[in-house]
Amino acid sequence: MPTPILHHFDLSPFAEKARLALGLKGLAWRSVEIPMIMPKPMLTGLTGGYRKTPVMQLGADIFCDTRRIVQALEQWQPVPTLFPTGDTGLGLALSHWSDTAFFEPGAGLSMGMNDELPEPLLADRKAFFEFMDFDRLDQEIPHLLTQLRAQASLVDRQLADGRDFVTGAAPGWADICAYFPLWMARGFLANAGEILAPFARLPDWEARVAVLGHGERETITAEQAWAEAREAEPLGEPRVDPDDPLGLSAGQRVSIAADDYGRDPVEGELLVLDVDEVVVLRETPELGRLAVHFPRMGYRVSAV
Ligand SMILES: N[C@@H](CCC(=O)N[C@@H](CS)C(=O)NCC(=O)O)C(=O)O
Repeated sequence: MPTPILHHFDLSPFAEKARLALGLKGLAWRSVEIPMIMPKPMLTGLTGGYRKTPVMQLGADIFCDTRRIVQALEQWQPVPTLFPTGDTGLGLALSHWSDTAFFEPGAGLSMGMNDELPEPLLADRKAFFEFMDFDRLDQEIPHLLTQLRAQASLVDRQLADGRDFVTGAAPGWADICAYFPLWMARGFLANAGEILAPFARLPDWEARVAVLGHGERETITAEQAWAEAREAEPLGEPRVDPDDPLGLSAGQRVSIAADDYGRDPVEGELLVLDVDEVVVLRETPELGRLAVHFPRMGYRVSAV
């Protein structure tokens, strides 16, 4: 497997998910630091508009969203697996739980209980996090605390029989999903220790997850990543499910956008479409042909 490039920034909780998956697999990877706020021309130049963090690059193949990234990693390097009990469907389903029910209250609290956020970051996230009512964040704090604690208690309960990890003796994607909102809370909320104190099994388990580490990281520039994209050709052949309810065909021009927040659309020619993924080809003057990969889940695909 070629060495992947992760476009991310260190404080990003979703990037922490990807970094831990790379760590669990013991992979070497290259790191490109991206800005925390828009504009991000060196990122959106690769994706065609998608601006979320993180994005993974493999030559001229660009993988958006941790749900797609985790599947690509598992496919390229199956051992050690991210699904140690074989519960792949259940493990992947947990992404939705962690990215909404667990992440959203943590993100709301990180915004609402932090007076030191720089104004440009606040303005960017106000436009971005559509699930948050920034005008009511102050009043929402007690409710958000209840929601964060309710999810944390599920993880604590799962560890009640003395197991080391969420699904048993070995770490996996389920741990990474359950861990990253806590990583965010402990990193961004001054009183996280107090908020999470009732869940006594969490700290030791969190320490075990943190030990997975981030693999072998090397820093490169965005220009180096672009040069690699320019020199490579997208991998993969056209493959469009003829029974897909949207009735689209390979080569057709489509637009893809997240259906939750950060809905910036990406346009291209349809290359792959099945229940799991959607891939478009983009022809760009600066970088030649790029294939941009998304999970099918959570993305709206429309004919242009
Ligand atoms: N569904 C996406 C969510 C990614 C996401 O929301 N990332 C946050 C950072 S943790 C983000 O993009 N924030 C705005 C930004 O980085 O520009 C995924 O799983 O990768």
